[in-house]
Amino acid sequence: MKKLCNNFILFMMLMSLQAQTINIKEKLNELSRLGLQHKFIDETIIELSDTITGWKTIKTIKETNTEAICNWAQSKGIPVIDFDPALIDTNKWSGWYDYWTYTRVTNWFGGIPTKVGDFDNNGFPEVYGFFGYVGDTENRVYEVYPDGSSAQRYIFNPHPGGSTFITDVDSNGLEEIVFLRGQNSYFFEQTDTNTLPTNPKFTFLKYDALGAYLSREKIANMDGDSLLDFVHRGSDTSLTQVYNFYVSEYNPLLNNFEKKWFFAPDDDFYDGIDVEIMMGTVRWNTS
Ligand SMILES: [Ca+2]
Ligand SMILES: [Ca+2]
Ligand SMILES: [Ca+2]
Ligand SMILES: [Ca+2]
Repeated sequence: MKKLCNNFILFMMLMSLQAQTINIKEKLNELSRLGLQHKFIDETIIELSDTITGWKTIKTIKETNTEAICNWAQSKGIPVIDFDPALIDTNKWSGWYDYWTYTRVTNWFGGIPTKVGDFDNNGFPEVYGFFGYVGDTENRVYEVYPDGSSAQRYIFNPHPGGSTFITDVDSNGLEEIVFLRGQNSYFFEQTDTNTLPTNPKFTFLKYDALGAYLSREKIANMDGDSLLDFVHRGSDTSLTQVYNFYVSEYNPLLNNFEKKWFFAPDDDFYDGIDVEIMMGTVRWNTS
């Protein structure tokens, strides 16, 4: 009986090892699809690298056993709580996500999440933003699928920066993706309602002679007319020599925004503004 039991444990260990190997292989295939290269340094250590950005890291895939973790925790005075994952009530998170995954697209800066939209109406959302982190990077569009995989759909070149809005600024039924980079906001529009927004529509210069800083911005209808308004930080050194807080409005004749109103705060604000629009009034926090 004891031998049978030992054989059973050995069988379970082999099954577990096989499952782990398949899982690691799947993960490595997924990383390859995303453009990452890998190399086994030994059986349990993998080097991951990206030849485009020069990024490199070394990871271990060796699982630490429970006893070693408990001993380590005890030596540090960290309490160990034993729980059964199957007994955790996950109902409160139910419906939050249909699925989750990751893509190698970011906005670099905190507080301004990447924009996600299904511009081409094929049922799969695309993520818009920077790709890569080192040097003069690119903007890429990745589409995400329910099995967790993703595929590159487009590269914006030269890159127009972090994604800030999805809007239809001229109300023509074609949506635009808006990027923020340096002193400008870049607007790209769809060709039709089943295409990605790859056509440059216009570039809005928010700062003239002063360098840009990161700030949160808003596009909203502020005064109830049919023309969208843009609340942003900016400068116009023909008027003032400091950074101003602006409301600009879309002008169809210019096919661009036009600065309509500004406010010069008493103290200059370097890190930008955080804007909240409430019932047509603006509340902002400078930081
Ligand atoms: Ca899509
Ligand atoms: Ca439009
Ligand atoms: Ca107006
Ligand atoms: Ca307006």
